[in-house]
Amino acid sequence: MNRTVLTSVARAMVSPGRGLLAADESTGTIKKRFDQIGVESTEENRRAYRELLFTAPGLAESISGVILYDETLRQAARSGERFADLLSRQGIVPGIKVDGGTKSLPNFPGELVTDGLDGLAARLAEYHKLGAGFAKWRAVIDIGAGIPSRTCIESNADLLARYAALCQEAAIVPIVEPEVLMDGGHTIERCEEVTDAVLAEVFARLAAHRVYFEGMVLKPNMVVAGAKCAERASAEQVAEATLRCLRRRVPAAVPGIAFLSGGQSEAEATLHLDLINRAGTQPWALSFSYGRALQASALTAWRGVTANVAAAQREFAKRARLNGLASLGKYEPTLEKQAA
Ligand code: 5MM
Repeated sequence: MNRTVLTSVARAMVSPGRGLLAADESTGTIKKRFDQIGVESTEENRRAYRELLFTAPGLAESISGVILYDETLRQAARSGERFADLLSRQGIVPGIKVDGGTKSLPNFPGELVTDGLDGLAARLAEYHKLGAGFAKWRAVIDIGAGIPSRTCIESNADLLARYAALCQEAAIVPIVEPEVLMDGGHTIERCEEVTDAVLAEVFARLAAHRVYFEGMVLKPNMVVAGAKCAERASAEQVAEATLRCLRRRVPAAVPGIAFLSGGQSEAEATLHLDLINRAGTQPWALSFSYGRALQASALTAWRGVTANVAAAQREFAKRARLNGLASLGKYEPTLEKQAA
């Protein structure tokens, strides 16, 4: 394991004022996104959309790394330059989603476990050659009546740890993403309880598998009330509960925490990140690794029309810039009104 490389890539991924773009939508997920804007999900449309994102002017000021899907890592810009090279040239680390998606956990109705360890070592070696500096594996934990079970939490945590150990052996920084879903009617207190239990188990398994904490990045959910919960939590409560959870469970050796947005609106995800960063100095950098909350406005502005590319890039660059400010605790909601 090359600890020097792992440490330096992990630190670059959470360098001050920057964060990650999650552009690793699998074929099924990108189709859903394209369906919403009436664009057919062909390989060329997916390539063109990713080129729009990766060539947005000024991107490197607020984006430190991009999570790619297998297909995208093998694609190139119209100029012929491979996306991985195009990103690296801008000082942006290319990364790769390596999990194989979720499957039902047998004997535990309604619960999921993430697939993808089979052949992972060989895939990581290839991804490294293709230019990936980091990888991502997402575990999904749902909250509902009687769930999550201990078995679900333990199985997913162990898989995350085994994935992380394999990544580090391949000189690839693992993003460890245990996502507690915000679907459902649970309260913020219940989300905190579950997130706490999940993070405790994840870090216990990471330690048991001797994962090098300095060479990883955690990608957790924020602690929020379920989308269908009538009792809404304030942004301040979200920031407080999220930090309380992280401070109890995440070792100080981890260089950075890059949140997922999980279905929050763009402005909500930015505001929450900002308040989290205004709460004072923490042992780790607190940044973003958003998918939907970085791309929603850009997708709507684009709609698959070439003439809209520049406007979509402006929307995307604005969102990235506001999140970059939020990662420093310097965002103001009034900035939302400024033109893209
Ligand atoms: C961009 O979406 C990622 C891939 O999702 P699928 O495997 O379902 O296609 C996803 O893992 C993403 O990285 C995280 O969920 C964060 O994205 P959000 O939209 O929650 O910020």
